[in-house]
Amino acid sequence: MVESTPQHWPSQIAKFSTLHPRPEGHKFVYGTAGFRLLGSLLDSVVFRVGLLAALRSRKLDGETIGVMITASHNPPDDNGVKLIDPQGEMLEASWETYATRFANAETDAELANEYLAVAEALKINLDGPANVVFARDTRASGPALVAALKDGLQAVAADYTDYRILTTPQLHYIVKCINTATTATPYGKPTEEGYYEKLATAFQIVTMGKPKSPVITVDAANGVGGPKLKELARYIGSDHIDINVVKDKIDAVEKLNHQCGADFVKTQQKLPLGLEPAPFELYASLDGDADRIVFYYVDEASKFHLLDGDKIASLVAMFIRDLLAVSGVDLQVGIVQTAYANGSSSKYLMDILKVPVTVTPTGVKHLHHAAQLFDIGIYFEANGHGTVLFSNSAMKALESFEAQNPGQQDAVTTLLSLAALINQTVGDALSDLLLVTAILSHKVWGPNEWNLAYTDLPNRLVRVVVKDRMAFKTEDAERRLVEPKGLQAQIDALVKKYKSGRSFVRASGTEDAVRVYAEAATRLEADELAVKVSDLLKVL
Ligand code: NG1
Ligand code: ZN
Repeated sequence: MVESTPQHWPSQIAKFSTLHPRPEGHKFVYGTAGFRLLGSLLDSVVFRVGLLAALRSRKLDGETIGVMITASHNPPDDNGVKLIDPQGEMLEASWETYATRFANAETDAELANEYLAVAEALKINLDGPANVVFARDTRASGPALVAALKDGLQAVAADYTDYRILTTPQLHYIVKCINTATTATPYGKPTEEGYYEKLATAFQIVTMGKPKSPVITVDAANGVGGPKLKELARYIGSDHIDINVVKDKIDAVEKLNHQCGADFVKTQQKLPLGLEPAPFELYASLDGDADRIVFYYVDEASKFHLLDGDKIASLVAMFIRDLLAVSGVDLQVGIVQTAYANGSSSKYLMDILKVPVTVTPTGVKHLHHAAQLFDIGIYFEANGHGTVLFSNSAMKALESFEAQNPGQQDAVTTLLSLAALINQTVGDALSDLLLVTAILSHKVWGPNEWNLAYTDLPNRLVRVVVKDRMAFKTEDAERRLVEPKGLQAQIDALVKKYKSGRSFVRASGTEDAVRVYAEAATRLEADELAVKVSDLLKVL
C-alpha cells in the first residue's frame, strides 16, 4: 500500500530505498549527460532520480518533467539517466547539485532527509501535483531501470506516464508538447504519432515543388533510431523521401554502437563496419539514442569524406541566411560552436557567410543557451549534436510579415516550415536528417557539392587516461588550461611549430579521462601534434 500524503513519504522513501541499495564506494556525478555509467550500477541512481523528478515537478506547480534512460553513443552495457525540464530543455543547472546529492546519500534515512531538506530549502509545496513522463532506449538494462524509476515516483505519489521506447529527442518533444498544450503556442500533439505527423507535414511543405533527393542510407547504430526513422519515413511517404535504414538490429543488444553509429564514424573518421558505399551517394550515421547525426560519402577513388556537425551548421546557416535575404525579414542569425569545431568551419562562417560565431564550453546546455540569444540561433557540436532555435520574436516577425511578391512569400513559408521541421527542444538526428535532405533538394546538391563549402583542417581527438582529470581546469570556453600550472605554455610552444596548428586539453564530462584535440595543415602534422600534446600529459 502506497501512501499519497506527504507526511508518510520520508518513511516510504526509506522503505522503497531498501529495494534499491546504493553500490558501496561509488561516487555519482550528474554531468553534462546526466548520470552515465555501467547499467548494473545505476539501479539506486535511477530510483533516486524518480524522487527528484517528482520534486522538480512539484517545485514547478505540477509542470511535467521528463526522465530519459539512455547512454547514447556509449557501449551496450552502459546506461544513463537524465532529466528534461518543462520546455523540453536540459535540467536547470542548479538542480544538478541536488541530483548528485540524492544519488550519493549514504543511507536510506539520509536519502529521506535530503529529500525533506531540499523541499524545505526551495519552499516546495509537497501537497501539490507531480507529473513525470519517461522513456528509454533499446539497452538490455532499460526495463529494470524503468522499474526502479517507477518505485521512486510511487514512493512520493507522483503521476506518471511510461512512453516506453523512444529516441531522446522524441521525449524532449513530448515534454514540451504537454507543457504548452494549453498555451497560445502549443508545440504539438504529445504523442509519438504527433511527432511524426509534425515533422512529416513540415518536410512536405519545405520540399514542395522541389525534386525528391536521391536515396540516403542511414546507419542507425543498431539502436532506437532505426525503427523510429522507418516509421517517420512511412509518414512522409516514398513519393517524398527515400531512406534506406541499415544497422537496425535492435534485438542484437551487443551490436549497439559497435563499430557503427555517429560517434564511431566521427572519432574514427571512417565508414561503419561492412558498409560498401556507392560513390557520391549520401550516407548518415545516428547514435544510440538518435540525438546525433553525421553524414559522409566516398568519391570515385573510394576516399571517405565526413560531413560532420560543423558541415551541417554551415549548410544550414547558408540556407537560412539566403532565405532571410530573399524574404526581406530583418532577423539576426548566429552560430554557436565549441572548441571542437574545425578551424576551417569557423573561418567559413565568419569570413564567407559573415554570421557571428559564439564559442561555448562543451555540453549542449551551454550551446543551447547561447543560441537563444539570437533571433535564429544555430548550434551544432562537431560530433553532430545540434539544432536551430527560432526565438518567439523571430516567429512573430515571420508570421506577421506581409510579403510584397511571391518570392518573398515562398521564402517566409519555407522559414516557418523549417521552424516546425527542426526540433526546438534539443538536437535531433531524425529532424536534422530531414533538414539536410530538404536543403540538398532545394539546392539540387549531392554530398560533394555540400562538401565544397570549405575544406576541413586535418584533426585528431585522443582520449588520455590520467590520474586525476579534475586537476585539469580551463578558461576561454575550454580552449586554454589554467591548471595544471605550466602545461598550457608547453602546449603553446608545441602548437607554434605547426602551420594552422591548434590544440587544447580538457577533462571529459562523461568519462574518466581527458581529451586532447589537435588540428594542423596536414594529416601527418595533426597526428603528430596530438601525440606530442598527449605525451605532455603522461609525465604528470
Ligand atoms: P565529453 O565526454 O565531456 O567530451 C562528450 C562530447 C560532447 C557531448 C557529451 C554528451 C566530444 C568531444 N565530447 O562530452 O560533445 O556530446 O559527450 O554526450 O564529442
Ligand atoms: Zn546521443
